[in-house]
Amino acid sequence: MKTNASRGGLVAAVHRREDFPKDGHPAVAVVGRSNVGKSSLLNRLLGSVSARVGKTPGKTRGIYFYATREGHHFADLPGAGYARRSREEREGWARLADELFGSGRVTLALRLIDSRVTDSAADVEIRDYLENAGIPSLAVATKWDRLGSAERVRARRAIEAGHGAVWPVSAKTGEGIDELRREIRRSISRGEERAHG
Ligand SMILES: Nc1nc2c(ncn2[C@@H]2O[C@H](COP(=O)(O)OP(=O)(O)OP(=O)(O)O)[C@@H](O)[C@H]2O)c(=O)[nH]1
Ligand SMILES: [Mg+2]
Repeated sequence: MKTNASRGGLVAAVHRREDFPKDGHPAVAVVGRSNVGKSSLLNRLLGSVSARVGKTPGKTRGIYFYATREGHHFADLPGAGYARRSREEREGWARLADELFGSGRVTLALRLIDSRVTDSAADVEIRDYLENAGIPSLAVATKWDRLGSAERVRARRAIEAGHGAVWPVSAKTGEGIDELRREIRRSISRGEERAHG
């Protein structure tokens, strides 16, 4: 398989389980409902325009792995449970996600929550799914630039009630990105400490 270890480089586009990268790098998975801003956030975190972003939901198809300078990969996933896909496609996606989260390669997941939709049952399902799979995760509130200051207070409280500590970010303005990056680094090293005793 062709690899590209430079910053933001696409390492693998996975449509079948045979396509998963075999290089053993730990991965940080970006998950959430369709259109929540996964690919946009990823581009910000990578510091490059690598992942495809779309106005219409369902832009990302398959799981895309990107390399970082820190030695881990980011995995960009399609929107979880995207309803307008065919049943086979959704089942294929669920199988691929099970494969990814069952592989032991994902050391951390970012659970993206739209800051204007703070009571989504799908977001709770994703939280429970990752918990059951034993994957540590961080709740990230997206599109924070769209909220005024009073709305921010309300949104933060509402998300924290269902999801615990939350990192608000804007892929548009860059707000919150450095803080999230630091927390990702902390979470990865905590995970490594656990793994090595
Ligand atoms: N204002 C604002 N818009 C955003 C932000 N992040 C993403 N968007 C917009 O939201 C839409 C969806 O963004 P994507 O990054 O493609 O979302 P996705 O979760 O990857 O979507 P799928 O791949 O379809 O699941 C695009 O129109 C983005 O420009 C943000 O922080 N602020
Ligand atoms: Mg996407």
